[in-house]
Amino acid sequence: MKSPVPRTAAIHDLSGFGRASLTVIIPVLSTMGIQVCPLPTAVLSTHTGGFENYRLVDLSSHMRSTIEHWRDLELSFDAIYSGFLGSSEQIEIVSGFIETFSRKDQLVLIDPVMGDEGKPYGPIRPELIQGMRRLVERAQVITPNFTECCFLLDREYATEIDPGELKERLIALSDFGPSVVIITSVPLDRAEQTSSVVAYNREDGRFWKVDCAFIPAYYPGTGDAFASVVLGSLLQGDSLPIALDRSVQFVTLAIKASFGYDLPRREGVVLERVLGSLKAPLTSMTYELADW
Ligand code: PXL
Repeated sequence: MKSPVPRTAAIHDLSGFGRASLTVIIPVLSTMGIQVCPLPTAVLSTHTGGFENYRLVDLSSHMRSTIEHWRDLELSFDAIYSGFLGSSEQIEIVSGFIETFSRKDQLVLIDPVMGDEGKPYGPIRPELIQGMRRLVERAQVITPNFTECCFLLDREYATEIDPGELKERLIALSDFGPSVVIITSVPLDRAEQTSSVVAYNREDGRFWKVDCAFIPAYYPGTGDAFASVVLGSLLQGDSLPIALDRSVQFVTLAIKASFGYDLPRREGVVLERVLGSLKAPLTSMTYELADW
C-alpha cells in the first residue's frame, strides 16, 4: 500500500548544539507531514558558525554501508535532499546515492551548503566547491545563497547585483542541470538594506522574486530552514512561488521571534516557538513575477 506520508532521504550533518542542519531539517519537515530518513554526513559537537574548537567526525564510510543496507531493503524515496557534506569524498557518495535510488516521480533538491557572507564555512575546502559544481548537475531544484551562487559560478562575491546580471546567473546555474534555481540573500537593493529570494523555473521560463524585511541580525541554520520549507511545500503540491513565500515567511518569523529575546545568535533561531506556524495555511502572499 502506498504511504500517505511523503518520504525524503536527508543527507546532511548532525550538529549537536546550535540549531543547524538535521536538528532544523527534521523538525521542520516532520511538522509539514514529511517522513525524514537521515543519512548523516558528519557528526559535529556544534555547527561551525560562531563556535571555535568544534569536533567533526566524517561519516563517509558509515554512509557507504548505510546506502548498501537501504539498497538491500529496497527503500524508495519521494525526495532526495542533500546539504552540508563532511568532505569532498562525499560528492561521489551522494552522486551514487541519487543514481541508486533514482525514481521517475522524485524530487531531488540539493542545497549546496558551502558558505555565507562571501566566505566559505570553516571545514569547506576548494575541492568540495569544485565537486559541488558537479553534484548540482543531478538536482532538479537547487537553493544556493548568494555566496554559494558566486562559488558555483566562480564569480567574485559582491555586496550588490543588478537584475540583468542576476537573471544571467539564474540561467547559468540552470544550465548546470537543475530546472529550478532558487537564490537566497540576494543584495538587489543595497540602499534599502533588504535582501531578496529569487527563482527561475526553466520549464515555464518564469522568474520570481520575494523581498525579505530587513532584520539587523544573522542567524546560522536559517538556510536549512528555508530549503526544508521549500521541499515540504513542493512535496505538498504547492507552486514554486507559494513555496518561496512560505519559506520566506517562516524564516522571517523565526528570526523576528529570536531577535526579540536577544539570545546568542550562534544558538540559531528559536525554532521550537515557531514550528506550529508551518501547520497554518498562508493568508498573505508577497511574491512577484520578476519582469527583468
Ligand atoms: O547551516 C549550514 C551549516 C550546516 N552544517 C554545518 C554548519 C553550517 C553553517 O555554519 O557549520 C556544520
